[in-house]
Amino acid sequence: MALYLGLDSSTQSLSAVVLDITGDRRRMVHAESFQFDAVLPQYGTRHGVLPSPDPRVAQSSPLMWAEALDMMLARLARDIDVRQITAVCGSAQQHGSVYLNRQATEAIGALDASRPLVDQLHGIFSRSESPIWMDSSTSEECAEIAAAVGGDTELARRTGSRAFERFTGPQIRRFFKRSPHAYEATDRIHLVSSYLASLLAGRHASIDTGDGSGMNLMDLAAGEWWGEAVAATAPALSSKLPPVSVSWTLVGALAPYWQHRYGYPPARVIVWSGDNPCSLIGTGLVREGVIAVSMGTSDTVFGLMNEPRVHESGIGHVSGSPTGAFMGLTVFQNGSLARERVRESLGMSWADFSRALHETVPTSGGILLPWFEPEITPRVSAPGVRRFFASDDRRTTARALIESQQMAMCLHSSWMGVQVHTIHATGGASANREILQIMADVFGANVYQLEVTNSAALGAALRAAHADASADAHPVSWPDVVRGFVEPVASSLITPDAGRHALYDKWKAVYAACEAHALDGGAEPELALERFRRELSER
Ligand code: ADP
Ligand code: XUL
Repeated sequence: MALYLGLDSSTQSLSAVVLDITGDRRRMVHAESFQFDAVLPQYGTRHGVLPSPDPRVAQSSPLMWAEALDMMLARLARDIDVRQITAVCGSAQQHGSVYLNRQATEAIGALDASRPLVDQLHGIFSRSESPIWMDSSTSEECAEIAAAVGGDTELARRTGSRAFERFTGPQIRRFFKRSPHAYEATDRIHLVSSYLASLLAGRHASIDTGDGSGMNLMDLAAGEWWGEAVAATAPALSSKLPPVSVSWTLVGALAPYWQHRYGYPPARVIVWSGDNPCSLIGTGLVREGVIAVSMGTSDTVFGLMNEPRVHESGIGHVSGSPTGAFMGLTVFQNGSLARERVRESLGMSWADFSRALHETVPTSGGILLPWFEPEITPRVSAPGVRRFFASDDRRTTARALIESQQMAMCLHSSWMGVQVHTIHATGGASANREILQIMADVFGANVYQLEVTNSAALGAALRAAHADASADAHPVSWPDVVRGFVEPVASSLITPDAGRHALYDKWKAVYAACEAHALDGGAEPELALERFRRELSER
């Protein structure tokens, strides 16, 4: 029997998926997940993030991620026959960085199986907290890096993205500027993905081209560090970065710690990647055409691209895909957390929230810009919720939120140039069919639910199987790798309503006017509303 383990260290939780791929047998044999806040309350995170007086700062604890990894591998050893695990791969929240000192290499290479992992890691960090993707404190560093390499358009052309606050390069630069001594004491800078892979293998892992594209440091086409961006970010950085490698690289074998403490075999450890590249595989998007909308902590819209079509406006990101091709990605920070804030403010359960969506009619709630936190798309650094054209019926607030989020996703992902006819919906909120109906109506596309809600962990497990076969010189094609695990549930199909789609097509102009007005004081959105009403009455 060949078992493949996929892990996903997301913002709020750690998940595991175990696949049995033996001959013709292809089945998921185990899945489990736990929330950091609930099982590791001693770290004091809320939704996986450490409290901060500055709303732009978002950090988490690399020790907490390690302790969670240890807990998960202990649980798996209790629940399944881990001796059958052939290869392990992982996914992690993107952009977050981990700063290790000169003791780290030795410490992670000599982990003692008689002591808990976390007790052996206290002394290995040159910075105890890790900045994560929700951090938006580096606008100044973004401008400096972009200026040094010839501007944002050039940075996007070479790395796939203009400078973004949460990207690792600007974060590293801020650390270097604010804590030069701690920066100097840093021997290695890992991403969350490569840090966790290093703990599994007991040696430094490389960064794959998928997660490496989220740093503003990698030459996208070449799949290696771009010297100019590295030099523009911080001194001596090239000696602190792990190498970049293709996504099917073997890091090594599971370290003796895991073998002796929990009974794991020396299974192959595959280079980890970011959660979005892993989700691309876990949602079955191994060909260009279909897109996925993932509604987890953040909302993301992504799809495979055969060519790296970087948009000059720099609105989205192009990164490496685990298949060796490329992927387009647009990220909205105010996803599930905004939905939860609105739901809580209405005093509703998810069932009530869904009923409110069902019982209200399109456009009746006006527009709600849910910028509870700084927003990535469109760029909003000073958060603030904005409501336009609200009605007296409180239930329409739920509708205004969901419609506005879907219109933002539709408008701001059109740069990918993909004619969207089918959407694979994933992430926690994809369980909600009322939300998916609005998605179908806004995009004018068929929407399918996937059986697995954790597509990132599934994608990681599938990547483990792919890399294992490649290492044995029996490469398997990507459609064959994902076969049987990623097909959408046929009975879940939600089709767009033609009338509502036509309505939303016009309503999108009202949304866009509200957004422009909120962002830079563009024309009063009332004019757009009047035009919308006039067009409706002329129909
Ligand atoms: P992540 O992987 O980013 O931690 P998940 O993909 O697990 O997040 O999604 C978790 C989110 O799913 C929760 O924060 C919650 O808001 C949302 N969620 C769960 N059930 C529903 C539902 N029925 N309707 C809408 N959202 C839901
Ligand atoms: C991607 C991004 C988020 C995180 C969330 O650019 O910032 O989707 O990866 O885990």
